[in-house]
Amino acid sequence: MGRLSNFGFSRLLVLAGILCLALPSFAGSPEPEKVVEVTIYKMRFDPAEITIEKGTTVRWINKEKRQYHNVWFEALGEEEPDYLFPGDVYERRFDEAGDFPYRCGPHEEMRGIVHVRDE
Ligand SMILES: [Cu+2]
Repeated sequence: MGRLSNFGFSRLLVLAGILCLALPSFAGSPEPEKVVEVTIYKMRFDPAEITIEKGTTVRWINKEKRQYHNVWFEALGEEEPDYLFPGDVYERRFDEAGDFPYRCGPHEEMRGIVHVRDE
């Protein structure tokens, strides 16, 4: 009898341990941040066209060896942002639905678009 309940207790401990590991990921922020990556490489945004849900953050990463670029939402009437040098990252969170075309300032032919869905 004693042995059996000991076994039950240790199983309980293991379960509690698992819960302790798992809980913080639920209890932390109310919603885990969704991040989508776009690579900048060989003079292209890749993928150039993405569709995301509202509230998602897009992270552009310049993976070129030497070339700088930027991510410019010119159509929104914004000023051209700073250059992204190799290894640099630009993040932007999209909280409204719509289509958001962008381009690279120094290279007008480099273009991309972010489609933001309502949910
Ligand atoms: Cu560029």
